Amino acid sequence: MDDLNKNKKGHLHPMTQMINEINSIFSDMGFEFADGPEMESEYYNFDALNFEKNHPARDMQDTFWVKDKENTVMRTHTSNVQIRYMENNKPPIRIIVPGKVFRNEATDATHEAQFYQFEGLMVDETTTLGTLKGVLKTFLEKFFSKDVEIRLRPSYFPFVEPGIEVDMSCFSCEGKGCSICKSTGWIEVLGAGMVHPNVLKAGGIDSEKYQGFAFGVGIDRLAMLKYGIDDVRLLYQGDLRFVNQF
Ligand code: 2NM
Repeated sequence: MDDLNKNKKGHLHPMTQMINEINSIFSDMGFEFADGPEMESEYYNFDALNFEKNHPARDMQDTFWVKDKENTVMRTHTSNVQIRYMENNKPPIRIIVPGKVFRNEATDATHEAQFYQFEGLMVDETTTLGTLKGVLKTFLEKFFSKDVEIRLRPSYFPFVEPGIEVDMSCFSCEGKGCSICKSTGWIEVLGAGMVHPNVLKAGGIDSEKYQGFAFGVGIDRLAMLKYGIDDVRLLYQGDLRFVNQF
């Protein structure tokens, strides 16, 4: 054995470390881990999530349709798991769903065809956007080891109403302006919203009695922000010169 590798035991990949850390932070807030299939029916990936039949996300250009299998896709988000979970569990619900997702698009420094996302879902009788704001602020402060402010902007996603985009105050310059926040003081971190009544219904939940929030975050993007990684592809190449820095 050569001297350099002596006593080296190996370690978890940075992506795995990150997923473990995310699970642990949400577990402290009462969220349970859930998972489900990566190859999914069109129903659980799109229909049950209130995507219209002719929604552009269903196009071959955006979604990997599985060859020789009818109505089957590689999931484009982990929301299929939320529907399956709602079908099998009654509120109150608090789950966190990290996992691999797939998009049929060209790859570059900020896009991969396969990447990691985590989504969260909370449903009970009194869950509001205020609850969401508190949960996300707590998560981001623990994840970046820093006090942060949160800003919500209106947005659109088929599975929520209203939909919002969440910005956090820049953890690097604290609002003074730097290259990470492009001198705006704010960083766009995730999408979220109040779960659409049609989605609750698809999960077998009474939308008159219950309400909830959901959100989705790219884990790759969080990793790049936290560690200053400038090319997402580094996370998937298994190059030890990269991996051993974590
Ligand atoms: C996002 C943005 C907004 C989302 C919705 C759901 C479900 F299944 F509960 F309806 N899960 N995740 C969601 C909402 C995801 O990602 C940018």
